[in-house]
Amino acid sequence: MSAFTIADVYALQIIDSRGDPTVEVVVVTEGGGVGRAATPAGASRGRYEAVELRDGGRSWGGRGVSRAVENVNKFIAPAIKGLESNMYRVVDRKLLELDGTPNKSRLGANALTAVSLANVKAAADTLGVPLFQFLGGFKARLLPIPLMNLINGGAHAGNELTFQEFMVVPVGADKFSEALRMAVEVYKELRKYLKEKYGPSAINVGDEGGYAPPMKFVREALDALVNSIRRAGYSEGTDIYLALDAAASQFYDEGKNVYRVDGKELSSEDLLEYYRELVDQYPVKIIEDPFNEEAFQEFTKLRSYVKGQVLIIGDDLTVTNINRIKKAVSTDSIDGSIIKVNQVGTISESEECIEYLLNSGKKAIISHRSGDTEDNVIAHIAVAYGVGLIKTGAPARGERTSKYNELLRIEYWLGDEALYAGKLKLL
Ligand code: 2PG
Ligand code: MG
Repeated sequence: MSAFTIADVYALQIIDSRGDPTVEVVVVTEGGGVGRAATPAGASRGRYEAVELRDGGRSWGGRGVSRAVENVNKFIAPAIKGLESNMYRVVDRKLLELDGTPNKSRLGANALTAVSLANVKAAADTLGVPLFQFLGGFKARLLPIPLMNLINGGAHAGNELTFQEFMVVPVGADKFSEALRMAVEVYKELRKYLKEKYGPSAINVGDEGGYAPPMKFVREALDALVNSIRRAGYSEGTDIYLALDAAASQFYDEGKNVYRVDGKELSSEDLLEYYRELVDQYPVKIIEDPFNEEAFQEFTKLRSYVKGQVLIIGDDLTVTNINRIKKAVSTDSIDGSIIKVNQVGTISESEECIEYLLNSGKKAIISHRSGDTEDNVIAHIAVAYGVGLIKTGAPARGERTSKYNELLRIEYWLGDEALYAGKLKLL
């Protein structure tokens, strides 16, 4: 037994930012370290994500997670008590063994995620260091460029915008805190612009805190961002880039093999052409999930079209699954992948994906979910692995600001040692 030995583990049901139940886990070590973590939830989930266990039935509209909570309390807790929390790969392997399925359908990826994250937090607390140092070592000091989602569409908003996320990417800053200020200034200008142009209801916000204006066309959203960047006194394409998460599986009609974009039906070829025009007209630096989650070939084609000028990123395509990421890399389909711990279930598996991507010269973007909690763990994960990129919504709604504020604390805490990925031209 050591100070790191897991002494206690328990789970309870809490709610996420959409009011849906989710799993929270607390891990306590013999040395008095405490880790608490909660699992987020997606609305535009990839088909190949690990399984999220929901109770079904009438209460909570079927969204309860009491089975996942019970799985932690009855099966997982007794099995991991006595293990060393700092040997987190061993703990995670035990979780995979207990579950025994390839997609975590027995115990639930929502149960596993909270346990795995609470465990590393407890280990860090036992050691008396912040989580980013426990996972990344004392060399970890790179603050990520935020991909800030200022306009919400798709499955995250009650409007007609086809694409899910319209983001600003403030690269032209010396520090993370300056980059955050720049993006917030654009967010404020955008609010004025939308109100003037679309009326007061246009400033209502969507699931990730970005505005959800009554727009019909993707170009309207891009024009709004470019205008707001200028009004805030910045230059688009140098100070601030744009990024898109098309989340194309959401507007793909599998039966007809067409994409419904801006009220029109487009073939894969048409959509490719559409992207080509968009990136010619706007300073778009990143496109996530431009085609549906099976379309490795179309991703590859788009990549060869844009020739590195735009980064093509997988999310529903790659689902933080090492096999799918390897396939996407070997078929030249991506420049990088989104990383969401709950798509796979454990921090060790996520770490394996991050390391593989970085070693292959690709990007790893650490991401929240559209249904999230005040848990700020992704801020630490982004700094720990030095990935230089994070996606965590608008500077609004507590579950989004909790991540930004933690990054501000980390930058403050690191002082002059902190580096900003934007300044290092990592994009
Ligand atoms: C995405 C995410 C987060 P969701 O598609 O990238 O922005 O959305 O959590 O709904 O899958
Ligand atoms: Mg996505």
